[in-house]
Amino acid sequence: MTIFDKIINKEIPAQIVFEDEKCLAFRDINPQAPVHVLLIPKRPIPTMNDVQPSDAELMGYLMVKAPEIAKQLGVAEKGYRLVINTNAHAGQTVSHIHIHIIGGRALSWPPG
Ligand code: DGP
Repeated sequence: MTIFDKIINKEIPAQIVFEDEKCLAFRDINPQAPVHVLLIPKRPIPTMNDVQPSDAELMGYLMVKAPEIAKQLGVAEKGYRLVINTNAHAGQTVSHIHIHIIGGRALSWPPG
């Protein structure tokens, strides 16, 4: 159980930008850009290392939804970044897979 389960269950508030039966997208509490949304599966997979072949349909679904949400948020044309941090070296702080959708300004590359 993580804080994201509480957001899914509406036990704590979040600024939700998209929701359906499989996933939820809400604004990051600590935005790194004008648009910073987290897209999560409602099924709580802890990290990318835990993804199984049986999760392929769900993971593909998220990859279809991410650009739809980017379009909805108005960042698709100029561009945005999708990030999935995994474990300590990447700075993952919540053990429930989340895709960061970041845009609304030019982003530097490579990451630090
Ligand atoms: P990561 O470092 O990839 O594990 O990103 C976790 C993100 O989750 C981080 O950018 C901040 C965000 N976050 C943590 N707790 C909350 C919360 O309670 N509400 C919202 N909206 N975002 C949260």
